[in-house]
Amino acid sequence: MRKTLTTIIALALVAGGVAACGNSDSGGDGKIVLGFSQVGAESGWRTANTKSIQDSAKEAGITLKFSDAQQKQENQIKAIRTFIQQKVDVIAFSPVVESGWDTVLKEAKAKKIPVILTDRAIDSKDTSLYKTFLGSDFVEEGRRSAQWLVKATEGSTDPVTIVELQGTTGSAPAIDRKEGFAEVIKADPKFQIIASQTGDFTRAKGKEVMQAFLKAHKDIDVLYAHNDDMALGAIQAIEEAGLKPGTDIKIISVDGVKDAFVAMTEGKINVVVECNPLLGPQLMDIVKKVVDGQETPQRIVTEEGVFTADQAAAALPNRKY
Ligand code: GYE
Repeated sequence: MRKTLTTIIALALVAGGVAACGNSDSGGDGKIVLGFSQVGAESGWRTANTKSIQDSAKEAGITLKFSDAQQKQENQIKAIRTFIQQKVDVIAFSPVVESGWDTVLKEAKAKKIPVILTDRAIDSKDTSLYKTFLGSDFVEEGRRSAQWLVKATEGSTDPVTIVELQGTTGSAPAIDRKEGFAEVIKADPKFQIIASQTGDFTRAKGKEVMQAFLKAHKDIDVLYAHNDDMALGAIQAIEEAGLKPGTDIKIISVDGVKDAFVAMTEGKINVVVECNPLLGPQLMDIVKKVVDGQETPQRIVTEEGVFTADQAAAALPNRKY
């Protein structure tokens, strides 16, 4: 089973145990203090991710200082600086974009505060600026999205016109999901991406950009949305244009939030490539290990699946986010 690897890593981390924290003046009660800078509240995925982190910190007895950056890098940099001033034991963050982190991470390193990346990666060459990166393989999610399309159109040489709703510009999931998808479809010239724009991972933007796509192009066969919220927004635009989402325009989405499963049971989304937001328990295990001075792998990948519309009704009751 694909879950095995994650389970083994998780168990190995749990085995790490907890030690007294280095910067005990930050909490005052002997508990580990974790400063966490979240991207924002842009999507259902993010809401589930935030809840997972808050719940598992509580469960692990870790004091969480939580900061919401509202999708702005400058807010994340400010939050990280505040955490450094507060002398938290560990800083974790989900970087809104990939670049521009070296300066602030060097400041954390100078103060000997370990940093953990969760969910999204950074493009820094200096990997000593963070202990580990816990998150999904977004390139693979892009490949899986395209592999479904390759299969669904197998045996036909008809052109397939695709519009793409990209995630936040400069973010790891937008860059990687685009790359993985492009890598797979380039094998067959029948696949044509006729429009590609950011919808910033939100429903409102997804709807707005899809409206523009529909105005500019009469011949859209497929929508590839980098997340469910944009797909759900786009569905509204498609319906308002008098078309049937899932039928007139096939829809491929990423994440696997409950609302997307509901849309799949209604035939409005054709396939969802899973991206697991429930990173909290693994993150807390890593935090404990790092505080304990134990080694952590540089990269911890979460395990995920792919769900097609015909599997949605059976899977829906078991969805945890
Ligand atoms: O897919 C999207 C969210 O970074 C994996 O961010 C995350 C992405 C997720 O806004 O819904």
